[in-house]
Amino acid sequence: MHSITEAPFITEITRICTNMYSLGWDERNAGNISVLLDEEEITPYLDKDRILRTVPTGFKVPSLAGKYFLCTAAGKYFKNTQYDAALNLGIFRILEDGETAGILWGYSDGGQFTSELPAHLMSHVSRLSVDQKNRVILHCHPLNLIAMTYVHSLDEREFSRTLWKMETECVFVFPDGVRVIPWMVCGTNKIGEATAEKMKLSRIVVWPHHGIYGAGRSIDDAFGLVETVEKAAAVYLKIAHLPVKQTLTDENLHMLEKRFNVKTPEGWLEP
Ligand code: 2HA
Ligand code: ZN
Repeated sequence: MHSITEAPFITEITRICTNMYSLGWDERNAGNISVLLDEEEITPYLDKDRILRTVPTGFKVPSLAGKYFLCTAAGKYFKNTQYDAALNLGIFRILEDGETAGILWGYSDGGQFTSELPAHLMSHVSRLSVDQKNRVILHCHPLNLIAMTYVHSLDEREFSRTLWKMETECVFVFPDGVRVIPWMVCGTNKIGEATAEKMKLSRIVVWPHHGIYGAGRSIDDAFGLVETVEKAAAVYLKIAHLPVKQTLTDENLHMLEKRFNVKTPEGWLEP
């Protein structure tokens, strides 16, 4: 059996936690990441039948029974993951009942997965329903995006149109636009359900005055999405108070759609 700390998925999530902390997106215990793992990925490192303990998730997701997840721990700091992966991360399988996590590794102080597990697992179900290759759900608190939710309309069409016009590649990176839920108390099944509903339509969901959810086929994929949205939000905040002399037009965005063979939601590129 190889040491799990050498597993590529542990190295990768650890690096991204450090990176996201350095970007200022994950102060204190902010942020959480979950990665759907294949059984073949974990068996070189773990005995899949050796469940260390079980923890109720507090909600039922029958379609995820038998699936393995790598997930950041509740209350832990992203900046510390690099120093103690087994404390700050964990791996579990959703057991046959669809509502209990069988912990196989990590959460070494007796802790458990993120308090945002409902939003994560329900979002995995949503994304898998539209993309079988989706593996990652990632949440964080990017500065500019949060700031933007105070001064820009939260209408998701308007929010997406503004972001697309802040940098030429945006419409290619996230042609589905961003979806926005109303402000809600975090860590609840309710916000999980609202997020997951939006995840059927887009890989990015904005939580006003809180942060963002990104989904992807890999950690890089989900991270790159959030990175692009955050950059666009930063440009917006740099110019929002200035007289704009020119901008990307709807016609320009249509040209990009054609060039990159992507499709924005119907009617979102009309004035
Ligand atoms: O886990 O970011 O939304 C800390 C959070 C909660
Ligand atoms: Zn958060």
